[in-house]
Amino acid sequence: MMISRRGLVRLSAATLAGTAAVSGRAQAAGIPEAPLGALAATQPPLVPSAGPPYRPVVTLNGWTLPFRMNGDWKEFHLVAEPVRREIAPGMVAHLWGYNGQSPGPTIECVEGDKVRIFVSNHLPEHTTVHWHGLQLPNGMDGVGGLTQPHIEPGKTFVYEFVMRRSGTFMYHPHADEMVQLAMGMMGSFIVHPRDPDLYRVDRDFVFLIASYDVDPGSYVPRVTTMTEFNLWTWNTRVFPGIDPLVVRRGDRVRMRMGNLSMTNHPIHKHGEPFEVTCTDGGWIPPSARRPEVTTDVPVGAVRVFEYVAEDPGDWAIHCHKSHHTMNAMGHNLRTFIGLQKRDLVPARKLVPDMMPMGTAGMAEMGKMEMPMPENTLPMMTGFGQFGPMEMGGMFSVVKVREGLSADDYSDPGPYRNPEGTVAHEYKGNPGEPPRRAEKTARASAAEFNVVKPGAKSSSHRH
Ligand SMILES: [Cu+2]
Repeated sequence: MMISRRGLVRLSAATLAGTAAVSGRAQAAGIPEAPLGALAATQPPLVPSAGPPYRPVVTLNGWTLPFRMNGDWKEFHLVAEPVRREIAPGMVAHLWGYNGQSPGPTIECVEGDKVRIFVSNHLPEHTTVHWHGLQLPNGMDGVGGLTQPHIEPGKTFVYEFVMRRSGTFMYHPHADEMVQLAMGMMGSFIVHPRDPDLYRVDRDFVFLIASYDVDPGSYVPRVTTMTEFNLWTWNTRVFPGIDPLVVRRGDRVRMRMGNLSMTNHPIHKHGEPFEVTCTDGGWIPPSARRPEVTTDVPVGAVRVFEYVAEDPGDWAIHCHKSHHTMNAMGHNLRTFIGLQKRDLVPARKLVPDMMPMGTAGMAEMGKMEMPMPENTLPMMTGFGQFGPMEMGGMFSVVKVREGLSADDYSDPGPYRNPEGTVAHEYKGNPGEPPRRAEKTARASAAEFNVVKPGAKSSSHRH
């Protein structure tokens, strides 16, 4: 899951001397290892081997950065560098990230911890790291030019601060931000309560919401895009590349999500309602929580919700902006609903490879295999046990099952519905006379097309 970083030896003696100016203790022990995340699959939670105990989070399609204790300091090492990230099987993006991945590894620590974070810059331009939501000395806030000099390529800086309050935070550059965020530089930062039983949950998931604009057939995002992104990602993955969130029935579940994209995302979970319990501003008092099934995650904000998983099944979780559950192909398609394919023949002569899809909707695209440019993903895809799911982007499945072991996050496969509990075709009762509803439901596409505004359409109430 993690491999040792050969690149570490590239850190020059001059770089090490630079850190010595910040802290003598750091010099005594050298810079900690900067592990490299090799996989895009969800890695098991990292149970702390030193320091105060806590129940670790699970980073969706990601991993947690190991630390070492140096005296009473908890030390981490982030390396900002170019990375290759598999967005979903069949597509790789060339991004910038930390320690081999975008997003970077999750940092976990405990309220009251003294934390030292080494940041090495292996990018071609300068960077900084801002610790979003954390209360720290002003000079540790990571705003290039304002609170510190930039970290030039090849240099290592040290950040040192004490965790003043628990919660869910983020880290990202505050230098050439438009480019560096568009290239994937971000990570989650979790501060656990000192008392491990405070706000205790059984499963604790975290992911970051972002968006990218990678032209079909290319690998590097357009960094100047402001609104027209074509990849809507959770931890820099899109469906069907986003792992399921596996939950044991009866577990109290927490989902933490931070939004570093350019628009808001109303995240909707099917099944039991939840309560928003925490933001990047802190924990919400229980008296101020309210039940929801969708929570909007604003730009530059964290929302955390919790619920008890009572109902077994495969429950969808997704952004409710329907364009955000689609992938790159197809955002510029024309709408053909209501047209007959034969009406498009003249247009086909002008544009020979035009595919007149979608005259009856676009669901047919969910199962078709059309020729694709290199390195791109179909607009909507994925298969469930009952057929094509016609999804992409910000979509996954919460898989609630009986009797999983506490540390089992492996995909249990499709849910086996109890007999008689799946929606099915109505085949009528013997001797039942045909009803008007049958006729209107069968109105042909041709009839549908001739309905004029103001014309009396057949009633759908029956
Ligand atoms: Cu969205």
